[in-house]
Amino acid sequence: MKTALITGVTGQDGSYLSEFLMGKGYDVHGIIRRSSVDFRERIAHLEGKPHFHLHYADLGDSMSIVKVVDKVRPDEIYNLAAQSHVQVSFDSPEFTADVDATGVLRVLEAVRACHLEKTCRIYQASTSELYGKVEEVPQNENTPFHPYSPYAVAKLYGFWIVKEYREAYDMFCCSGILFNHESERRGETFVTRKITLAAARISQGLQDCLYLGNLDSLRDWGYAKDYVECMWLILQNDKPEDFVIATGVQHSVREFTKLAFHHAGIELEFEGKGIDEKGICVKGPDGLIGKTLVAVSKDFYRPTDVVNLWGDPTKAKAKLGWNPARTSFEELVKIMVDHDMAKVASEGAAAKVRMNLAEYLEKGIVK
Ligand code: NAP
Ligand code: G4F
Repeated sequence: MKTALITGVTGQDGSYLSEFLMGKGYDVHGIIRRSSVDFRERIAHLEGKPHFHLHYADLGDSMSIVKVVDKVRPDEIYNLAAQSHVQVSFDSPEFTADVDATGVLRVLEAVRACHLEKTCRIYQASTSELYGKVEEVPQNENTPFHPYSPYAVAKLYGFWIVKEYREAYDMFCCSGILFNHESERRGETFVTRKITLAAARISQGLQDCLYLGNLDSLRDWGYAKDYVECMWLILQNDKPEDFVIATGVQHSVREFTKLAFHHAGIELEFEGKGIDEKGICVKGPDGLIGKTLVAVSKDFYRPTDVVNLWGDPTKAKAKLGWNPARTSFEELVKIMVDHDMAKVASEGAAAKVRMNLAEYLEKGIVK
């Protein structure tokens, strides 16, 4: 039986990857941070299962990582832990650098300190944010990087240190350059989940209006459940290589919004430009017709924004046999809205409290 160690196991990808690897017969070990609340929503259904184990460690604390790596002695490490929110990286650039840049180095050094560099394969969660202020479209493994946020700059260090250890120490370590991937487990302050939750709340009378930032921003959105398979495939390859993982299809934040509201039973028409743009209800429940349900707020603009991400997954298709078209954009939006319609219906008024908190967090009002 193979043993895998996952950092970031409580996150969106960590939870799906745990399920995927357990389905493949792996013994799965996850790293969790000490926190004042002991509720881990995304992995609650896995806790207590015979091949799922949790260990306390923190990517900011080298010794804690060395101890876990030495105890578990994994065949594969998936380094998914990160401060993963781009906007937050402008507010907490030093913390982001410590976890997303130096944290990667700590994982690599832990493997060397435990003398596992010849047996343990390492996957690094890299990102399309490295292309940042894009220099070509679509982006592939040869496209120049131009990071455009503190998050992306930190992740660029992670990418290069993985490459360096591969060449300097002949380690099997690789980066998956993953484009945005979403799901019903996505954090509530990322734009897709913010939209699907708002569409559900507005249609159920629990929210008046959704405030967003740049509606023109373009993303290549895939389904997280499909993407975790690629992380595993990258480590099963004959040689260590980096791969772009994307759908090859691009949509704007505005398109995502229109489709999400459509699935919630509301048709929107957008009018105006920039900060004055509004999404108005033209069809839907009686009380909503003619109302502005989506508006733009400067609070959600970024000092520098990445606006044109579009991935080319040709290499992953050819070398890993990965099918990027498993879940379409339309299906993804529907999965998320259906989930959030049911969630909001069951949470009722509590959903409104969560909405306010998520909005305050994103605006930086609650630190
Ligand atoms: P996520 O839901 O935000 O999960 C992040 C995970 O990292 C959580 O488990 C979090 O633990 C953990 N973490 C944060 N700081 C830590 C620290 N100091 N020590 C240990 N653990 C720490 O992110 P995701 O969407 O699953 O993404 C997974 C990885 O892929 C991240 O590295 C992200 O940057 C990268 N990525 C994501 C996407 C995407 O579209 N989702 C695309 C490209 C790359 P807590 O639960 O304790 O906070
Ligand atoms: O959903 P987002 O916050 O995701 P972003 O910045 O693309 O980052 C995510 O994907 C990266 C892969 O490319 C990962 F590396 C990273 O960890 C994370 O998972 O924002 C998407 C776009 C941005 O252009 C943003 O400016 O949506 C725009 N946007 C417009 N209004 C908004 C909002 N983003 C957020 N979060 N909230 C808004 O109200």
